Amino acid sequence: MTVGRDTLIDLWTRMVRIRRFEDRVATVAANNEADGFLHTYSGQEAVACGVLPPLRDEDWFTSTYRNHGHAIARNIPLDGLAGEVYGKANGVCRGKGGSMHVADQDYGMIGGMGIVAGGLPIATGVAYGYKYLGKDNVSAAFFGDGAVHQGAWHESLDFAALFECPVIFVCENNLYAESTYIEYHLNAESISAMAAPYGIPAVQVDGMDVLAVRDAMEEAIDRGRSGGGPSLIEAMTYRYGGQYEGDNQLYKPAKEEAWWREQDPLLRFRATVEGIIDSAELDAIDEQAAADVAAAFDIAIAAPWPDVSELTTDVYAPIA
Ligand SMILES: Cc1ncc(C[n+]2csc(CCOP(=O)(O)OP(=O)(O)O)c2C)c(N)n1
Ligand SMILES: [Mg+2]
Repeated sequence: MTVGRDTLIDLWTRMVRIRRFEDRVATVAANNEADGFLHTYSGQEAVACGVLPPLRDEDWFTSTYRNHGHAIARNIPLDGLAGEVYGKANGVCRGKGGSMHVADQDYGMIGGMGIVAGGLPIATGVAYGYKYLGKDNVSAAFFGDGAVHQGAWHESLDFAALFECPVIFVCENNLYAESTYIEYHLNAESISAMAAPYGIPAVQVDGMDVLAVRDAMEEAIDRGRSGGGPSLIEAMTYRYGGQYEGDNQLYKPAKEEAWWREQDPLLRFRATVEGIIDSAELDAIDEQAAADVAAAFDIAIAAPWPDVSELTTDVYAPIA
């Protein structure tokens, strides 16, 4: 294995922090504790944790409304994220983003997007900027399988390829766009195949295997930094929750769900590191993650609501 023990521990830590955070979000939703829709990331942890750690802190990325996992994989503090789930003043956007629009420029996360495919043009523009300024940074854009039907998706790939922008398009193909199964919404043989007409190198990877995602990401990063332009990664994954918390998920066949539960990225990781990391050590990290999540939610619950005087703060750019 080319990845060292410390990196493996780090990847596990990020993945279990996501899972435990989303376990708690599911409870928050079930108890109707927060306003608005909550979209959990459980099942997709290996994608965020394969994609984000190999980036540099200064490499910016865009996200979707299913963005808690991306924020946690980027080490955005859990209390600030929990605050955003409730819309509290301690949130990373001071409560104005909400669960769907988590953004923290200090962490290079330039936003979760409620608009499907909304992040691709932005990440492409960022990459164009890096190239224009002669920087060797890369940007990344997460999107779901449902995003490929948006014009903005095609415009972004076309522009990025034409101008050789160092952007990495990361598809989290979880087989569903809301309740619509991929075979009902996609005619192409795969999403990675859709990059070919634009001349963009693309791979389809096992999105339940964090190391497979990481390998694909490292290759894409090398391409972007060395002037090779954009790349696309299609990570095959599955969301264990609904489109949103409270979705009854009647559209998911039980057998399909059971198969993907066997591919749980946490279980797959445990199998991969067997003999390298003791399972008691992994359990202890998981328990610590649950404790950290509980403490973060305590902080968020105790935090005040944003003051009305802040209504327009950080909403409009100041005019110089
Ligand atoms: C432009 C736009 N059209 C429609 C919607 C409504 N909508 C919200 S989520 C969703 C499905 C997206 O599925 P996918 O991209 O696969 O992401 P996933 O939820 O599976 O992560 C749709 C159509 C939207 N948010 N934005
Ligand atoms: Mg989807």
